[in-house]
Amino acid sequence: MSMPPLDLNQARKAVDTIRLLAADMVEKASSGHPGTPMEAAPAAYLLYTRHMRHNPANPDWAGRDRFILSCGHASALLYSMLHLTGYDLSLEDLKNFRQLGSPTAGHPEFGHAPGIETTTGPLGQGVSVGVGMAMGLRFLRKRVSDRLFDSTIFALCSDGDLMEGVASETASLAGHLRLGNLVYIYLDNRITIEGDTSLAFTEEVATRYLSYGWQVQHVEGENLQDLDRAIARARHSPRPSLIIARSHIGFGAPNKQDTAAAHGAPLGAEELAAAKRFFGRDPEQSFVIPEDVAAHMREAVARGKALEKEWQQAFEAELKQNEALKSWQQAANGELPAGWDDLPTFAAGEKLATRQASGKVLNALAEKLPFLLGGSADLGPSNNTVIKEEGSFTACTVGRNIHFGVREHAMGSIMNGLAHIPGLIPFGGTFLIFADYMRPPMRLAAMMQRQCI
Ligand SMILES: Cc1ncc(C[n+]2csc(CCOP(=O)(O)OP(=O)(O)O)c2C)c(N)n1
Repeated sequence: MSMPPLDLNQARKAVDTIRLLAADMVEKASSGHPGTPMEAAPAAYLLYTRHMRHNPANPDWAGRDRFILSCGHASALLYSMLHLTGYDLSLEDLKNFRQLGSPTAGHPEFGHAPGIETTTGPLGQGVSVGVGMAMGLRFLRKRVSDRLFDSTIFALCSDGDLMEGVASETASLAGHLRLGNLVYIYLDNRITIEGDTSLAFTEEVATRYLSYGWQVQHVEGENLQDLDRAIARARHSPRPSLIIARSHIGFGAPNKQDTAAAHGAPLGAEELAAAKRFFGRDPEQSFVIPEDVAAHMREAVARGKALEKEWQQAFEAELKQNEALKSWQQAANGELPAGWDDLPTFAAGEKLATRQASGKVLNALAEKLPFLLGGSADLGPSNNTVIKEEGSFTACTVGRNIHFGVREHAMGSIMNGLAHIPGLIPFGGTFLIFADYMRPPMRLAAMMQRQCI
């Protein structure tokens, strides 16, 4: 995709509109998180208008890039972006932020509004689910079509995301597998709910991610040009990328910027008015979208339509000669091949450990279902989760046996990510007692009705 040069005046005006729209939503709801959307608007703007391949008219297009708001509490940002770029989310929906029955829930809920790729809110989950999506797309790219599944997974994440253990588990595996289709922007604002991150988080995040095998870049979060270039560079990295954006929670709110007070409560009428003045806007008006900003942001609609059309043409052309693509299409439509349920049977009273029976069934299923993939948290031989006639999923190969390492929590989140990729059916096994370590993603899988075994 060729990109026009960044028009800084146009970009600034759009970014400030996004910030104030989100702050207005929180103010009207009398609850929510204004500071992080105000801070993250530059990154979201660049992703949605310049870097991401997406089609607002068809949020489920299989060839799209994915955007995950891992710090789900910043949901007002996501809803503002979806509205402005032409997804089916109205200004009225934004005004009903956090109201019962509204698609604009306090935290993004998968299936409640178009363009929400996964449910986030429990910190650490979004960035971890993204690793599963990246693995799933790598699998489809190598096994089905290099051209059709070369999507990138983008995420915005916060200090809390990177403090959570599951994020470390999955980042370690992502680096090991060299998942170059991951681009994460870390909002390094050094503020959490209790105050400064120096209270509990003083490690060198950059060094940690470098040691995992990630590409790491540093930028100033308000420097649109640098951020734009960093994203472009990250997209082309053969390794997963972390862009550390030194940014400022509540940017533009004169008394609350860079303080925990901007995190989880409305700015308050006076402070919000002062922020509007800071951005040269009328403090008396709310939910203002200047016409030129609206038109500029809506260009995403025509662009998305053209991108999907091009992809669809490539898809149709390939379908004629690519058997794997035909069977993926069937799987993505939720159809199972004939005879898939010709499974081993076990007589009542037969002496057989349940894990042995499970292994036999799994292998019988794997013969019929080419998009069934998974593994165990280092207990494959004990849990009988190994698909016998298959290789391993490694940095260089895409066998269907995934080695999660001794990382149960990561396994659960990665399975959710795999299950978000059309056609794939992920499985994971461990002993019941260790499954306690993966309860949060199991709960999320149930809430999102994802097909995980
Ligand atoms: C697993 C989990 N634990 C606790 C919370 C509650 N919580 C919401 S935001 C937050 C931390 C806020 O700090 P940060 O992640 O840096 O976000 P920012 O203040 O920059 O928006 C916490 C503890 C949560 N959402 N998820």
